Amino acid sequence: SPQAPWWKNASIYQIYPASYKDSNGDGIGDLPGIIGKLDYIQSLGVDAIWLCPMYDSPQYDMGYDISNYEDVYAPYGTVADVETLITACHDRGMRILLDLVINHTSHEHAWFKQSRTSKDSPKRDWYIWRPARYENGVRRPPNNWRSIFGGSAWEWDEASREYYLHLFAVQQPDLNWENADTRAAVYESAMKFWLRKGIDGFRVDTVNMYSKNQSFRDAPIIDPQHEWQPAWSLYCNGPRMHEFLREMGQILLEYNAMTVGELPNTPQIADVLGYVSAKAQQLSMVFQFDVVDIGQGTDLRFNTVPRNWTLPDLRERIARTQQLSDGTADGWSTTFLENHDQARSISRWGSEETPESWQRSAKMLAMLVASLSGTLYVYQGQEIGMVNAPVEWEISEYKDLDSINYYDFVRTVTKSNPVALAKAKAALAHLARDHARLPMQWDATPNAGFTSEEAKPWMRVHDGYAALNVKRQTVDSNSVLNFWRELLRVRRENPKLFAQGVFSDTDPSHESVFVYEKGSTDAKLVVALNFTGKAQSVDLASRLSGSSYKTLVKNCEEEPLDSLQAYEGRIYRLEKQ
Ligand code: TEU
Ligand code: CA
Repeated sequence: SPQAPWWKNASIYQIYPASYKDSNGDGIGDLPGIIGKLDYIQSLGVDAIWLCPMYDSPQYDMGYDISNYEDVYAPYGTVADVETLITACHDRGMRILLDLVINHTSHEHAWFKQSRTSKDSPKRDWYIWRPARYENGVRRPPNNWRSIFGGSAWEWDEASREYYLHLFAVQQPDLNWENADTRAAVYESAMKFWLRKGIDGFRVDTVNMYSKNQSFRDAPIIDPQHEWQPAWSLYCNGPRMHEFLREMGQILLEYNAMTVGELPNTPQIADVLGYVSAKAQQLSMVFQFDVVDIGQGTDLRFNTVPRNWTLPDLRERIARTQQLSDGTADGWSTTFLENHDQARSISRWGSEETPESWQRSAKMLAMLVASLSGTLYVYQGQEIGMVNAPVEWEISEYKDLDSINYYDFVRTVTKSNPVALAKAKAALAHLARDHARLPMQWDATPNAGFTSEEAKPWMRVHDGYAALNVKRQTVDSNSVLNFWRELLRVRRENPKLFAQGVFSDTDPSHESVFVYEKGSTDAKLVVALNFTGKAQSVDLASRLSGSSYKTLVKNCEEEPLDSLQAYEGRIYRLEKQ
């Protein structure tokens, strides 16, 4: 049988270049900074890194708006720096993935600049242009689709007198994948240019949005209070999606590159399998959003309140997504709780109340995500238990256009109603993407060692860095950092149980303690996690009796089989009789 691919049992560390490590004191993280931290990254025990976009970009959306696929954003470094990084990873036996952002480009990409010159431009059809529709003589966008960052998904171009589609920001026009020349140019420029340099694969941004429903009809009205409607059903998982990915798959195969596709709005397992089944040969795995979407508004993402979730809801989402990688389906997926678009997991599902509850819950959540099946992704700072920005921070500290647009939207529609604005701020303090983008906390020196002491970091450093940083946790054998190292080692040593075990939730309706099993042919794991800040009684004795077992990982000293302390977690390994 062919050798199992390297990525199945792998742990992958995600790096956000702007916020990792600044090497030259301009307040912006950069490639030399990352290269200088590779020994640290290797010491975690990860197999690969995924680097968020480092391409040339005007940075309206932190590099997800690319103006040149074949160049690097100057403050991050040069193409030569990326080559150095690739070699340095490979020298350490690690692999490297780049971000592939090809649903849209920046409005400053040469293709779009040409496309917008006139209706007759040879590149006109590389983007999605449509005439206005007029209602009572008033110019209106072609349909009612809402942009993912708010407002209409269409922008009027006065010079060429048509609207272009942008599912994300105005500065991120969508490419027209219906055009074969466009696709060929994307493959050449965005993919092959970097594959030839020896990268090992891609994280594929918004992988299910390239094929839009070509009717461009109005989306059904699901949010009657607002003008523009969420239109997922008309631009996600469209009719030619699989055809496009099969085409792309040929190139990936040629370079033996793996892919992890970002797959929002796809709750049906059968639909997910269309992308990741071994038969389909399209993507190696995907990021499903079921778990991280918990507690978010259905109409407006931030239209929600903190702690708007229950444990039964969370475990149902986990059970649903675990099916993909636990051997019961012909497919593969991922396990993750954080990335650059998500608030910090401890602030969402754990506790920051006291140093003890913070540390305990950081380890408990680490046990959760690392014991699940699928390829494991760890986001920078997660390994030291970084948390959301303090709730007291002013709105002006938030830099993400998604947060800013949302707050401005609330301000406009409520005419600055103070109650509504306070609610919007609380929602952002809980869920904004900014929380993942605070500078990495390396040590207790001013600016947390992220940049030089005199510099002004592009985003404010968390006030708690003196207590919560890499240096301090390195020398503390009980730290979250050293716990992660141990956990990743145990996961690597037990691939059949951790990365590939068959998940079963034995008590799906339990509100406070999450106990589940991960099975294989000769052994199983019993994982017990207390999601509350109080001691809870459990019956572990009956689950462990009759087999020989040992504790693989735990976050408390004592191990009574009838109770768990606040945020306690344990992972047992049981041999089959
Ligand atoms: O995200 C796409 C996506 O669908 C969401 O995760 C989105 O960021 C979120 O719902 C917005 O509220 C990807 C990138 O991960 C993200 O950083 C980019 O902003 C986006 O694509 C556009 O390229
Ligand atoms: Ca820098």
